[in-house]
Amino acid sequence: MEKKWWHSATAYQIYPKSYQDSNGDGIGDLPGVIDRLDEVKALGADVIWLSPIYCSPLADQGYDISDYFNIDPRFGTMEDMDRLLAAAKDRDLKIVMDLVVNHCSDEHEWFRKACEDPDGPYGQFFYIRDWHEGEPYPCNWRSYFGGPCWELLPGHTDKIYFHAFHKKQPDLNWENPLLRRTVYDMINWWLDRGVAGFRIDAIINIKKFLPFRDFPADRDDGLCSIQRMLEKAKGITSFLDEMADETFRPHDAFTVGEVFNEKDEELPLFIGERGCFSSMFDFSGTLINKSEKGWYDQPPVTMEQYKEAMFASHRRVAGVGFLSNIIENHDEPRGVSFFLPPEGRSETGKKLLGGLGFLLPGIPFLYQGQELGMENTTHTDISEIDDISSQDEYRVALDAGLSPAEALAVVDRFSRDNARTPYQWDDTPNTGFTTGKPWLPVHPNHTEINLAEQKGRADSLYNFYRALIRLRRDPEYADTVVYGSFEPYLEEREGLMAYYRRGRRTLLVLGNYSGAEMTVPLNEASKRVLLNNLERYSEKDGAATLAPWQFVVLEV
Ligand code: TEU
Ligand code: CA
Repeated sequence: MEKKWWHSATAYQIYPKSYQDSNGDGIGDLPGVIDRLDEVKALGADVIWLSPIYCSPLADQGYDISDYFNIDPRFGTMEDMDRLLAAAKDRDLKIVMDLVVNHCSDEHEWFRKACEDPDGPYGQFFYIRDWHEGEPYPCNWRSYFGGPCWELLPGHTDKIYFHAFHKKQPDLNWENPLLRRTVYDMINWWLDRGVAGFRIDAIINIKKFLPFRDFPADRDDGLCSIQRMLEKAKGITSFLDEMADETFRPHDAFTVGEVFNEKDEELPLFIGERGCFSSMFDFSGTLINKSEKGWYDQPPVTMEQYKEAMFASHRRVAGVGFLSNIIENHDEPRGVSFFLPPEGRSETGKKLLGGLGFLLPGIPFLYQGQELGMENTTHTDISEIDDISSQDEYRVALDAGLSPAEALAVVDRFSRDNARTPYQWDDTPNTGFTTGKPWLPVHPNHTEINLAEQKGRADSLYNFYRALIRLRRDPEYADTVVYGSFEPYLEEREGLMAYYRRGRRTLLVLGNYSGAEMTVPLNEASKRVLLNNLERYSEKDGAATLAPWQFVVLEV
């Protein structure tokens, strides 16, 4: 496979609304990001994925775009964006924007014009259908944020439009060549401005299974999961390939698809040598135990399941292409709260989880605060939660018979707001995030978990992540960490996740999450210990003894 600069990159996701506020309005912004660029650099990342900062009513926190060519005033101005691109360039950092083109906002000019004249050219930008009160909708698919995918077209009583997500996010009609051309021109406009590429939002949804039709209902609401249509929809890669040819390939842009439920045979089409993306996220960890009934039906995840999921996905893509590896993002609970059992949520356990994920083949994506071990937050009332997905899942849990307290506990475990609390810079009351009132309350544990404290402590989680990134960049080991083969070791051994990375050097990665001391036979004596989350490491007579939650990287 041809080598590309992004193969060896480490990416850092910034959720601008919660990263750094520069003007005291309680909302993070682009000048705030610029002020903190040196922090990203100090961590060692090379790529920043910026969650959306385009004009938006923020119904879904910017994933509902009303103008693709401007910056929302709450986040700054186009001058700020250009300053950010320049400041990043000065530091050898690349900026990757969020590309949200499955849908736009209902406040976008295209949608307004479609409402004014549904039979005109902008009507064709969306999925608009005739409908009369009392009739069934064209299909019974449930939108991701609850309720049917259909909504009355504003200003009309006999027309409806399709939305896979919130009703404020009307889906764009990719079957229309003019819409596609318009999207490609917008992408090129940004690439020409200096962005290095895109993380591509919800892209799997652009191909609809048409004509719209019902599938068997799977809940009492009479609706069915939209997954049913995704399983049936064929031919998405012809759209993606065209988009890549018209935009990404001529610019040699770095792209990461947010792809769910891909079919095995599609993998090479997505991320193979001639694939339409540079990479795609591996969601096999965050999807563990997901239930189609809703969050309330999802049992806690075990590390054993995490191991199985990681091994399966990396076997599946071996020789095909690069996955992008995450333990969390802005849509997920905090990785340390999700994957680690309560007794493993110490800094030692967090290092183990971080290290095991980081050294897998693929491109590591860290989410802001992951390097500090930021944790899920708690709420006393559903009204404290902003996230629309959590509001829906709360209702789903109540409908299933849970008490309000139980439903709130479910939301606490899975809410997307867990990842959206302000970045914990220091131990001051607003944790250095804002001088005003933060748009989401800061996590009370910021007095213990914060960057200022961890920067000053050599054995902190933050410094451990820095060491992981250093190893990935180290000329002696980079080739092995980036391009080396992946080979699970002692896979059946419960409580242990172990794998080899073999390239110019051979690394053995070991993590003991059994909760007890463990002896691990080795095929060969280690030459050196490259990383260790504890001070000691003992090896004798061809076996390593690992303390509870110990993580080591051995060169063998
Ligand atoms: O997410 C797409 C998606 O299908 C899910 O992650 C979904 O949002 C989640 O399961 C609901 O709990 C992307 C963005 O990452 C997300 O923030 C947006 O809300 C969504 O698209 C719509 O743009
Ligand atoms: Ca602000």
